[in-house]
Amino acid sequence: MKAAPCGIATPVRLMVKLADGDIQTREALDYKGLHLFHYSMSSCSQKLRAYLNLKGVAWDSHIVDLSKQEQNDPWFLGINPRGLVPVLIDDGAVHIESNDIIAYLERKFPEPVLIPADRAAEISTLLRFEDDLHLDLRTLSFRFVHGRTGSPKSATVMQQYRSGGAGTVLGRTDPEKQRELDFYDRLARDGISDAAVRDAAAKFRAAFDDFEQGLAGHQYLIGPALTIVDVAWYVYVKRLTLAGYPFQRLHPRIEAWFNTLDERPEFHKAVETPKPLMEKIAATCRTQAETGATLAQVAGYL
Ligand SMILES: N[C@@H](CCC(=O)N[C@@H](CS)C(=O)NCC(=O)O)C(=O)O
Repeated sequence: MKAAPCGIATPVRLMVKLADGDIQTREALDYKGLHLFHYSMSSCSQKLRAYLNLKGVAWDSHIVDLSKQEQNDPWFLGINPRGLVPVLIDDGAVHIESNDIIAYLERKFPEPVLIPADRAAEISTLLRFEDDLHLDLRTLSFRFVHGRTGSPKSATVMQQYRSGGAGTVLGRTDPEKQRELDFYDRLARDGISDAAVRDAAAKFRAAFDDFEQGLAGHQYLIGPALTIVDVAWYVYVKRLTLAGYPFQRLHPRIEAWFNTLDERPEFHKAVETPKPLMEKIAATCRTQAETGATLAQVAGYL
C-alpha cells in the first residue's frame, strides 16, 4: 500500500460492475453501446466526461437532474442502488463508481494512455484518495457554491431513497448507501457547520500543498505526462475555484497548471457551469463576502 498525499494510506477497492440482482430497472440490460448517466454539475460526471473527451470516445447521454433529486427516483435507483451518478452502461453491463468506470474504460480504450501501466498501482491509490475526499468536496460545494446550509433532500425523497433500489452492490448490503444516508441525515440535523468547513478545507489544503511542491519539478501532477490524476484534480480545482478557494494566493503553481488544462476544450467543455447557475453563484459569493462568511474567511485562509 502506498501513501497518498498527506500521508493517508488507502487500500485498493473492488471494481464495481453490478450483479444482475442489484439491477431492478431491467430495461437497462438491453442498452446497446456506451450510455452515460450523468449531470452537468456533478464533479464525478465532469471527471468522466473530460476523460471520455480526451479519449475521443462517443457515448449516449442520459441526464439525471440532481437539482430535482432524480437520482433518488425509483427508476434510477433500479439502475444504481447507490443513487449516485455517474453510471456507465456498456452493452447492458452496468458500471458504477467513476474511478472504477475509468479503470474499465482505460482497458477498452488504451489510447491516449491516461493510466500508464508502470504507475497503475500508485494512480489507483491516488484516485482512492481523491474519492475519499468526495464528501468533503460536497460539503464545501453545498455551502459555498450552492449557498446551501441544510439538506436538499425532503423527508419524502429521503424515504424514497431509503426504501428504493435493491440496496445491494455485488449482491451484498451496500455500506456506501448507508454512508450517503448518514451524510444527508446529518446535514438535515446539523447543517454545514463552520467546523465541518474547516475540517474539509484543511484536507484539501494539505493535498494542494503536496501537489504544489510536485509541480515545482514537473509539468503535471505526478510527472512529465498528463494522467488521470490531472483530470481528477482539475475537476476539484474547478469546483473549489467556484467556491472561492484562493488558489492564486495559496498555490500559484496549481493555478497555472489548472489554467493550462482549462485552455483545452476536452477539459473546459466537461465542466461548463450553466449561466443561470453562474449568476446564482456570484450572488452567493457577494452575500458571503458581505457577511464575512466566504470559504477563505471560514477556513481561516487569511
Ligand atoms: N464515489 C462515487 C461518488 C459519486 C457521487 O457522489 N456522485 C454525486 C455527484 S458528483 C451524486 O450523484 N450525488 C447525488 C446525491 O448526493 O444525492 C463516484 O466516484 O462515482
